[in-house]
Amino acid sequence: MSETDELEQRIKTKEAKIVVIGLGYVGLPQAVMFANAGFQVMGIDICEARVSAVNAKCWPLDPQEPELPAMMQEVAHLGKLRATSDFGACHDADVVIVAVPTPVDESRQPDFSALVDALTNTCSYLSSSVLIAIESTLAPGTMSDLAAMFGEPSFHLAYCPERVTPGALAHNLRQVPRVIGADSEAAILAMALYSQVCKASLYVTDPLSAEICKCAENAYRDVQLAFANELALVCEDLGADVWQVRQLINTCPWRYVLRPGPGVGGACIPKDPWLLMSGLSIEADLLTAARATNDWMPHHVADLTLEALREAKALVGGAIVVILGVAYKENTSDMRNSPALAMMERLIKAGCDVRFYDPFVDGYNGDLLTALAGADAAVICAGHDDFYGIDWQEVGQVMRHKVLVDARNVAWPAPREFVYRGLGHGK
Ligand code: SAJ
Repeated sequence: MSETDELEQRIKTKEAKIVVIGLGYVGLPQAVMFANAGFQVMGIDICEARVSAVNAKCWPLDPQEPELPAMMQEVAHLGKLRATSDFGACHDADVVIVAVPTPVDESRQPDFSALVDALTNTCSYLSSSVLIAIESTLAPGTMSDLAAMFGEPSFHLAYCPERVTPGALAHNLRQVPRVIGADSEAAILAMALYSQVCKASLYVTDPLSAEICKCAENAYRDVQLAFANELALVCEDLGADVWQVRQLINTCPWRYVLRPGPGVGGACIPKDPWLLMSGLSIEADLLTAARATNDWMPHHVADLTLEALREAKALVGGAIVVILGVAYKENTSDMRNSPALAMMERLIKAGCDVRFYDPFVDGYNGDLLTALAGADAAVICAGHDDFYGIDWQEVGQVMRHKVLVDARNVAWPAPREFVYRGLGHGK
């Protein structure tokens, strides 16, 4: 039996030892799911606090996440999952899954330093035939570069991009089809591995197609979001209600317009179009324009706020503006690339005193009425469930000026006595 056949056998019988590099939103759920499937899993992270949390069986990500906190406690209790910051733990690995951040830098170029460091540290310990499965989102052509840098004969490199969304991580890993970008033997090994957790279809292709697929599926969503946002701007300009127009469009069975919003946050959508474009020799005008539209939205909502403050005869300089929802989207504590941050900057530049309130984010939660006492404007930036039940008449009594800017159509129809601006609601 060849080394590769033996490795495939060990994967199928779950005797293979799995090491997961990077215990974040992608790596930790994957580590827990493989441990839960019966594998011995060692997680490696450079953040000691993350390592300690996992070994203390304390779920370090969003506490709202279903299934995984309890599952992690169980597999850690059974000794199937441990964590360390020592890459030496890779010495007896059969499978290495790499799930470290692959951001873009200020000039929107890929910054793969964490990925190269992880692979450099890992490969120095690896011995026999090993499958290295990369889950981090890659710019097209990266796997070819990595093969040249790390593709020892006994290493089998596969690209298996993650398709997880916070709030449904376990379900995604079990039920969402996955793409595997790998050549022959690595593809067979990756299929054997991921079929132990993923019960949906696994689609094998070449690494380049898989890299383009992952970046493009998020770039596609970015364009869809830009369309919804530009439609909101069009409706404001024409004096229409985008939420009604959107609803009417979506009565067409083969159309679905996403919801307009104050911008596009999160770790994936704002970044992946730039990864897709990073190696191009042509201009991808549509993708660039979509990014510009989505990045404009927080500024547009800030301008709506300034306009409403003036209408309410509130002094903009020193106006207290409370942004409701600093998380990047509804019902999560995740603030990564939140549109609220760009909105805050624009309002501060205009002289406002900007504060945050978010029931999901430590440091910004507490009592809503206290948070809004004396405020001149409230701006709804995330569509948290809690915000749909706000009693605006009660809130209005504690505010200094009754200005409400609604970027998520949460408080429509406009509460009485308020100067209201709703994204996509033309005057
Ligand atoms: N947003 C809107 N209107 C919408 C939907 C989203 O303004 O109708 C905003 C959100 O508020 C947020 C941003 O867009 O600021 C991104 O939200 P998202 O729903 O796309 O969620 P993400 O960032 O968690 O994206 C992930 C992606 N998953 C992966 O990269 C594996 C994306 O591919 C998924 O489509 C998305 O989850 C999802 O569908 O939940």
